[in-house]
Amino acid sequence: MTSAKNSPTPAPGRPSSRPPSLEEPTEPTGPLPPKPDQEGAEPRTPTGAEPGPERSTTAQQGEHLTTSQGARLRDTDHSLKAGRRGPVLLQDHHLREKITHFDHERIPERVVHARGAAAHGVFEGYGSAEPICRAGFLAKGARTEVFTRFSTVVGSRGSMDTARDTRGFATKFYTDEGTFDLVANNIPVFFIQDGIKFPDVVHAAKPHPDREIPQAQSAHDTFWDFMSLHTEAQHHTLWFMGDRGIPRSFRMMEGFGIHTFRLSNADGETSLVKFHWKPTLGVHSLTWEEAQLLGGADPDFHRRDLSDAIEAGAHPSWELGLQVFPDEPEQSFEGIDLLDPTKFVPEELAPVQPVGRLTLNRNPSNYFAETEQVAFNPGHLVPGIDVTDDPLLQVRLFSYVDTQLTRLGGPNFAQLPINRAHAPINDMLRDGYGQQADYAGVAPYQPNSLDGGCPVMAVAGADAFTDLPVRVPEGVKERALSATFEDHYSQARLFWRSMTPVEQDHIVDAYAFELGKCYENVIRERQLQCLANIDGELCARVAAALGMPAPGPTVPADDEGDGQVITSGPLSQLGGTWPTDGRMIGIVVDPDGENSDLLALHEEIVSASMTPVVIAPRGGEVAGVPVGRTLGTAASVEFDALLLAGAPLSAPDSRPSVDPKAGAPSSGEVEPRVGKLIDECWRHAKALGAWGAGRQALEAHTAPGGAGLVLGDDPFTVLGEIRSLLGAHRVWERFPAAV
Ligand code: HDD
Repeated sequence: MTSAKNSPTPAPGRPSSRPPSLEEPTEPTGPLPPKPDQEGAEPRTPTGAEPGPERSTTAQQGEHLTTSQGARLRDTDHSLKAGRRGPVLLQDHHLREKITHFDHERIPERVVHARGAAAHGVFEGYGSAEPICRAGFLAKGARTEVFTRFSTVVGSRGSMDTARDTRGFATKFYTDEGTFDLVANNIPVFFIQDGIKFPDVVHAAKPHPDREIPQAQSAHDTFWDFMSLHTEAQHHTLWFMGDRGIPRSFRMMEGFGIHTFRLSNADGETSLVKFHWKPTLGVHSLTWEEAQLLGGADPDFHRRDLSDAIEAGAHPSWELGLQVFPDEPEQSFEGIDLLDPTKFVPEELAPVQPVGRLTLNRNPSNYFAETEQVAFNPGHLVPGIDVTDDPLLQVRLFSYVDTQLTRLGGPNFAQLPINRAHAPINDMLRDGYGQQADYAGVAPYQPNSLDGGCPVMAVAGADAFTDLPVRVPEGVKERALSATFEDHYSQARLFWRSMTPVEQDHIVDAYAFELGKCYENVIRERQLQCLANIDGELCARVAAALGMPAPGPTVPADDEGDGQVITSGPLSQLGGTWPTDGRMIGIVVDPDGENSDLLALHEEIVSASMTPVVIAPRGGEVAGVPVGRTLGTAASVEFDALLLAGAPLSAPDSRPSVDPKAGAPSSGEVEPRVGKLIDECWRHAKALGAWGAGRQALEAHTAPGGAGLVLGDDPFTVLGEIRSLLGAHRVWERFPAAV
C-alpha cells in the first residue's frame, strides 16, 4: 500500500507550464500516470469477455489536439481576429465549437441526491441466498462488477459533504442477467409512506423558495413545519437527528433497501426480504461540531476520504445481508406491516443473513461521465428479484426513468458507458436524442418475419425476468392507506430507547440546535408535541434546552406488552471493536527536534493500512518524510487520532493566539495552532499520543490522566495503543454522559 497523496516527488511527464508559441509546435509529453486504483480501468464484463468498441471509455485518442471532427489544431489560445487588435470573426469555427460546447457543459443536477461520490468495485456471492433467490449474481463465487454512488439528499451539487442529512447508497450490479440497482439509504426507514408525498417532503427540506437559504440544512422552518404536521416522518427524523445523520465516512455507513422485496428461487417459490449492507469497518459518525467545522475546512471530506482510501489500497467493503420473511397474504411480520416503509424489523426478530460481499476498489476516472451521469432505478431488476406493493416503491418505479429524461436529455441514457448493461442487449428501442447505436435489421417490432422473427423471446422460466403471479388484494379504488400504517411513534420510541446515553445526548443536542434555528415558535411547540408522543424524557430534555414547557403525550404508548421488542442492540453504534483501515493519523513534528524514528513510524502506519499525515510549521520534508500539512493548513477534524512527536514552539514573531485575550505568545511557548489541534481532538474524544518533547504540549492542553491519552517514550508502543483505541472509534468515556 502506498500513500500517494503525500508523495514529495513531482509526477513524471507533467507538461511544462510555459505557454506554447505559434512558431514552436508543442512536443507531446506523456500523460500523468494513472492513480494506482485506476490502472487497467478498461471495463470488463462479468464473464471476463473483452469490451466491445461501443463500450470503450477512451475519449482521447492520438497525441494532438483536434476539433470534434478530428482536424488537428495549431492554436487554441487565440480567437481569429481581423488584425491583432481587431474584432473576432464569426468564421472562427474552432472558437464557436469550443464556446458552444462549453455553454452546454452542465446538465440539471439531480432534484435530490445531487451531491455524490462513487467508486467501482466487485460483488462476490456467497451462494447462501440460493435456496430463496435464483439471481445468478448471488450464486456461490459469482463475481459481478458494480458501481456504487453515495450521496447526501438535500444539498445542491456544490454543497458540503458533512451536512446533517440522510445518505444515499445506490449500487448498480452489472450482472450477466441484466443490471440490478439497489437504490438504498443509510437509514432503514423513510419519511413518507406513499410516494405521492415525495414532492412535499422534498420541497419542505430544500432551501426556502424566496431567498434560497439555508443550503443543505434541515435546521429551518419549512422542514420542521412539515415534519411536525406529517407525523409519519417522525421516525425517520429521529434517526438522522441521531449520529447516523453525520457519518464519519461513506465507508462506515450501513445501507438499507428499506422496502420489502420479493425473491423467487429456481422452483418459483417466493419469500419477502429486506436488503442490508453491513460495513466491515463498523458504523461510525462525526460529532456535530466536527461536521460543522469540516463544512468549512474540507467540504469534500467524504468524497476525499472515499477516494483516498481506495487509492491507498484500503478498499472499503460491505456484506450484503437479507432479513427473510414468509410470503404470506398479510405481508406482515410480528405485527409489523412489511409494506410500510416507515417501519423496520428489529434484527432480534429477523436476523440479517449474509449473502455476499461488496468491495470498492477503483475510483472513477471522470466524475461527470461516471458519477454524474449514472442513472439508477429501483425498477432495474433481474430474474429472481421483484418488487412488492409498498406504495412508496410503486411510485419510485415511475419517478426514476422520468427524471433521467430531463437530467440526461432524452431516452437513450442507458447507452452511456456507465449505464450500459454488461449483459448482451437486444432491445427494440430506436432513435431519439443521443442515439449512439448503428442498428442492423429492418424490423424493430414483434412479431416480424423480415428479420427472421428476431429477436426471439426467452423460454418461460429460463433465465428470463418473469412476472410472478402474485395475487392482487381485493378492494375498492380509493386514495387511502391501510390502517396498519397508522402507528407513527412506537418504532421511534424503540430507536430512542436503544441509544446509549452518549447517543441520546447527541440527539437532544441535535433537536435543540435544529429547532433553535427555527423562527416560528408554533413550529417548535408542534415538534415538541411529536417528541412527547415518542418519549417523555426526550421531549423534556429538548424543551429544557429550548427554554419551553414540555407538553404531555396526546397519543398513548401501547407498545410495552409481552413479546414487544423494547430495545434493539444493533441500532446503537457504540460497543465493539472495528478495523482501523484508512484512518487518518496526524503526527505533529518539530523539524528542529529529535525525529530519528519518524520514517519508520510513518511506514508502520502505512503498513497498518492507515494514512499518516505529518504536520509541521513549514512545508518540505522532515527526516525524509514529506510534510502533509503545515500548521496553517492542518485542521484537527481531518484526523482520527493525533500523535505529537515534537512540540513546535512559537517563533519570536509568531501570530497572535487564536484567543484574542491571550495576546501574542512569547517565544518558547507551544505553538497556539498546535494547542488548538490538541484542544479540538480532546473535545471530539479522539485518541491522543505523545512522546519526547510532544508530551509537554499534550500535558499542557489536556486533563492529567484523561481517558485516551497515551504518553510514552517509545513511538511504536504509543502507536499500538492509539490503534487499539481507534478500534472503538472514539474515547467515549470523555463524553460526560458516558462517565
Ligand atoms: Fe429516490 C434519487 C434513494 C424514495 C425519486 N433516491 C435517489 C438516490 C438514492 C435514492 C440513493 C440517488 C441515486 C444516485 O446516486 O444517482 N429514494 C431513495 C430511497 C427511497 C427513495 C432509499 C425510499 C425508500 N425517491 C424516492 C421517492 C421518489 C424518489 C418516493 C419519488 C416519488 N430519487 C428520486 C428521483 C431521483 C432519486 C427524483 C433523483 C435523481 C435520480 O432519481 O436519478 O427520481
